[in-house]
Amino acid sequence: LHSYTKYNTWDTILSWISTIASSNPSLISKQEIGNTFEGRPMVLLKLGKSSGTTKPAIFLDCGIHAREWISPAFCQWFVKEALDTYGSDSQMTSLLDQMDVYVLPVFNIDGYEYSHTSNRMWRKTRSKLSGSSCLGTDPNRNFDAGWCTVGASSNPCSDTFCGSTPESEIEVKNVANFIRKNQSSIKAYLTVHSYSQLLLFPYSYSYNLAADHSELMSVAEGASAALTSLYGTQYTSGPGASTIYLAAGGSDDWAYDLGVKYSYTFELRDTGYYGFLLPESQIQPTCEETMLAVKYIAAHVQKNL
Ligand code: 0X9
Ligand code: ZN
Ligand code: ZN
Repeated sequence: LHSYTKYNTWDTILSWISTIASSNPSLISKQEIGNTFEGRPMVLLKLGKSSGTTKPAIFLDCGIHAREWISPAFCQWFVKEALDTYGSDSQMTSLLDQMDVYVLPVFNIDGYEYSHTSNRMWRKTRSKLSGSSCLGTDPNRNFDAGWCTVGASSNPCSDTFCGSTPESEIEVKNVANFIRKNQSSIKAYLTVHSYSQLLLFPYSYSYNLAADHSELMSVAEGASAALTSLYGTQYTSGPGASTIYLAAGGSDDWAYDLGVKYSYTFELRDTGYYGFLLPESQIQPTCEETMLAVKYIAAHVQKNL
């Protein structure tokens, strides 16, 4: 049974996707962008008032890393809030009137499922590589952005294995293909992880500052302040390399170098007390505060269309 305040399994999320997509056809639709390594459908939700023309869009994904369960919970929450507040909240109404928001509720579905059934601390995909008995690649080391140069491992048994080639993971290829295909309309790329309470932006594969560093930093600081305003949760903003660590092959750096200027990685609650095992009682407050940050970024993107 689906609940926004529980960590739902993939089967439950998949049926929720179908129910919610058919509930409000004028605001939400679903499409498959491919299958995972184990054959599960990667379903993408498109939120936005239908307009007949191609609207500028924001791409939001959750669950790149299997064990970061608060992340898919946030994507589900975002979809609920968007549908519930369209027509009453002026910002959400304006956002969905002007833009589309693509939401990928779970990126690494095979890993997410494995973290529910076999190993709660699983991080990677579940792909098999000939010549190794270890399974899985870190999807956030598998994008074609300084691939495997730093902060990633070429050992298939490592939790940060970069894969055999960039986009060797079918999940990464499916998402990258979708974003490339819709490159001209996608204005922002938001990806949700946990934990550490950070709002990161490029670069992580190098200490070089992004060309848009000042704007990315001021938007991150505004978004973090909006988040903090609800319950006082403290966030740190900055480029990945200097704020968390150097790590190449991430989706944020890849999207930015493709030309998606507003590219952000959220690291949600907490700072390590529960870590990945964040209690379900924190889903609602975490999602509510994160909504404020996402809406702050979206408002800035809209203002700069
Ligand atoms: O290491 C990661 O992939 C992210 N942290 S996590 O604890 N969720 O694994 C941070 C990603 C920051 N961005 C890049 N490294 N590109
Ligand atoms: Zn992560
Ligand atoms: Zn709410």
